[in-house]
Amino acid sequence: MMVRSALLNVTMAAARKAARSLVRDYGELEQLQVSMKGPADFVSSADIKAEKTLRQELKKARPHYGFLLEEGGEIAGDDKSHRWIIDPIDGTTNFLHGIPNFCISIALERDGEIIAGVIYQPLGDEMFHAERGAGAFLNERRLRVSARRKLEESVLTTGIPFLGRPGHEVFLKELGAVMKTVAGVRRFGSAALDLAYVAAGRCDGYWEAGIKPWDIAAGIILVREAGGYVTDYDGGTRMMETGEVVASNDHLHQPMLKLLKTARG
Ligand code: LIP
Repeated sequence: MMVRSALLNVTMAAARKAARSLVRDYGELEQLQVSMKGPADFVSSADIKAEKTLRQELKKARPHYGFLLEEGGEIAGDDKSHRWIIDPIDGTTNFLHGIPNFCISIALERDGEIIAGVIYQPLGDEMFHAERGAGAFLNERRLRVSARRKLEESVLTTGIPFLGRPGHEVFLKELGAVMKTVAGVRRFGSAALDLAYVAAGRCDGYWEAGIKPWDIAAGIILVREAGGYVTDYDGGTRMMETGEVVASNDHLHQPMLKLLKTARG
């Protein structure tokens, strides 16, 4: 039986508690897909309900920490060093359409650095978790990023801009270059799970622009604790500010950065 820190235990417990209502709501969505009102309002209530549960549970455990919430915004705590960064449903569009690839993402930031992360995919009961210096895990199993050394043998995952999102032309340039170079491209619809899959070695790399801090905060520490690299498009560490992220292993990271930079021109 794996011994986990008290911090990870309370974070996982909060994720599991919020997931109970999410899974119930997801099940009801099947009926909503055909209702006149449509499921959009229903999903936003599911989002808000899950976020409320997470905030209540984490506040009980660490009363003075602050929050950065996808729905509730920035909430300062008395303890100015710590804040939770939370996406109650990452993969919202998947959830809305009954596509079974969504998760709860919770990160803890201390003085601007992510020190712990939990990504819970409730339908598959996959609890990805990591703490700084303690490794990355899927349930009880230790995670390592893939060992692939060549892009032509690699499967990469990404996010595709859509109606109302910027960056269509530049993404098409990136995709045009990547598809000629790799063994496959996937679009799963959840940045947090994309990063978790890189940490687990399921995908060899991930890139996306226009992403929010709560989409990637937990995935950043997962990939790094699994021996991988997460940077912004310039190879720096400003992902949370720029909304641009590249994640991979030590063999592929620089080739990915170079391929994408060249494609953008
Ligand atoms: C989603 C991200 C995904 C991105 C979507 C959306 P949400 O977050 O996880 O990678 O491509 O556009 O931003 O909105 O489901 O929390």
